[in-house]
Amino acid sequence: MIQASHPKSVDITAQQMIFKAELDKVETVWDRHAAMQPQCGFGETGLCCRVCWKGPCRIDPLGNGPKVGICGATADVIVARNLLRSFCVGASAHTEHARHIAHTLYELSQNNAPAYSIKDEAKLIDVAKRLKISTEDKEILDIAKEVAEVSMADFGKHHGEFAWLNAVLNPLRKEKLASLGILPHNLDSVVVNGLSRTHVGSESDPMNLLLAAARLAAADVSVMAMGTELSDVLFGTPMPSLTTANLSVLKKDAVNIALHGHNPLLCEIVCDVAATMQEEAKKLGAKEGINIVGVCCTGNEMMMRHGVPLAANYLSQELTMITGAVEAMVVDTQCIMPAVVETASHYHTQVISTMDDNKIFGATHVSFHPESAVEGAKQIVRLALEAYKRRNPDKVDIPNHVQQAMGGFSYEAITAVLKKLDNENPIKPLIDQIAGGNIQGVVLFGGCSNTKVVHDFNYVTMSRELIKRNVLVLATGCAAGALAKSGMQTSQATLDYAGDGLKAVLAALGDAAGTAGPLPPVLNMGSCVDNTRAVRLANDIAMTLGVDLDMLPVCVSAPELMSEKAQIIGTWAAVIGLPVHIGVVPHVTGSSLVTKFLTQDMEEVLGGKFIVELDPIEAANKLYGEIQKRRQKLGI
Ligand code: CUV
Repeated sequence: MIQASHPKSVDITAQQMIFKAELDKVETVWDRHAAMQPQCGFGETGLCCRVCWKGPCRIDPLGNGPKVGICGATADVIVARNLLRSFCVGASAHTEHARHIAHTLYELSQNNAPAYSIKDEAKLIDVAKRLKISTEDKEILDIAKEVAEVSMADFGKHHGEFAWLNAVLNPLRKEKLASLGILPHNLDSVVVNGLSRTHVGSESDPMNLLLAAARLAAADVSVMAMGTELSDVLFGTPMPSLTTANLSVLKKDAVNIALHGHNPLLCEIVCDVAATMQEEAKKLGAKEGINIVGVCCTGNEMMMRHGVPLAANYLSQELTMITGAVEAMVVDTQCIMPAVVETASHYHTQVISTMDDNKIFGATHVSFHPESAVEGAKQIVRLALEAYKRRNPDKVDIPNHVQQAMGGFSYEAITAVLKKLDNENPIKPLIDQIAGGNIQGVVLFGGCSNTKVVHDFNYVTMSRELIKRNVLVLATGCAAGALAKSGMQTSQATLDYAGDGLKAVLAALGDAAGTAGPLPPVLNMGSCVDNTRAVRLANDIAMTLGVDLDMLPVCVSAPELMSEKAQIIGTWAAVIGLPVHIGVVPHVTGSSLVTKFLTQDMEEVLGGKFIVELDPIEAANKLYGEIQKRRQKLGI
């Protein structure tokens, strides 16, 4: 196994701030990880059941302890039930995200959300067509209303078409899922159904619980597509742009506002409002005005659409404040460590929560609503300006390793470049390069960062290893953040790391796109919600070839995942037919049935499966092997 250069992170700006945290005597996520060792073996294997208050029960996987819970639930049942529960939470998080966006689109169509507008009318019309809504002779706001209504109806639909499922699954995959009886009919009740099956004394057939998980995953991919596509309508479809990434993006002479979380509804407006308040910051002595930076998937959203610099992904969120230069950490929802409040207390940073159903204990709460978004954003920026007055210059130390990164590779951006090569059939040049072998295959990196893995290490190591072998890499979420911070989203990375075939393709695409050099070998597709951008591209390739996704030399890797959202994203990727690598041992090993289903049997029924491999080089080898198997099946 190859070793990382640092025990905690390979992001050099993070390394510096981990060191400063020690000097400042501020605890970080790595300290808490160390204090937690050894972690509970029952939890790690999925064998702890807390479903009812007769428990907790735990199964002894090795010794002579109990083999069933007090109710008689076996290891297989407990593990499958725990897994399904986690997936329900992950799907719920995506559902609430998409619901929020759809609802705002609706309010906008009713003139109730004055801060928002339709930023991409062409996308709205494209979405409407894919949802089978006629657009002829209709006003744009009427189309928006119908799109929002059809979307919102998907949440609770009990009969009729599941519109977003139809928009994201190709017909062959839909048929396959229908034949297995796992085609979901809506979003909300699939989650409720999943949860109800895990109640004490309910389902005790582990296989049927796993099928419920697969059905839930198919619903999840649909709701994620809704979230992304409606965000594009409201905020614009991303197009390539250059920006910078890592902690060096913070500025000594600016009021720094870090926007963290997931929901673009908030960050878009804060960006707009901050732009109008630059002078106020300068009056306070901040020569460079207000500097907005992103953290986690909010960061990805802003980087994709506006080229806003990305400061950190999940594990380095606390480190933004260790610089001593963050005035406000503004959060919405998901992946916000409760610890940010404690970190902030060592500096002058104001942590501001914004969602009434996502309050952060110890933070200042500014209730953010679409109807009054501008006022809310102004209040937030004012709190940051106030905090600037309290900044202690002696505590400020900002790393200075500015790293360029190119983001903005939406489905539309990629197809626009391909259209320059073949206007009639843009997907053909891509297929030709795959068939000819200049592109051996595609790996989509997604998922989080996790203290069980050296921060960003697996992403950097695996992507370099794959690119060298002419595999095109796509990235979302904290994977995209890691690969931005490490310089893998630059033309230089193509020159430095890509194999000859891939290098030639990226050079031709760079020419077509009009970029200064070749396109980067890692195309940043956005936040973790945006994974369906890649599905759309894969479906285009598959449909052109007349095959399903289980035939394509396309894999997914989440080598540092942790969240329940990432768990279900990995699962839907396998359910739609793709091999999915994970670099962290999932909490299922207490059940041989569940483990075998996820890593083997699933492939026979669905074409996709999980590959668990902790060594990044070995993982890259295995994914390359999967790509080669699939190339052979296709006869290329
Ligand atoms: Ni939604 S889910 S840690 S921020 S990717 Fe990052 Fe991405 Fe995982 Fe969270």
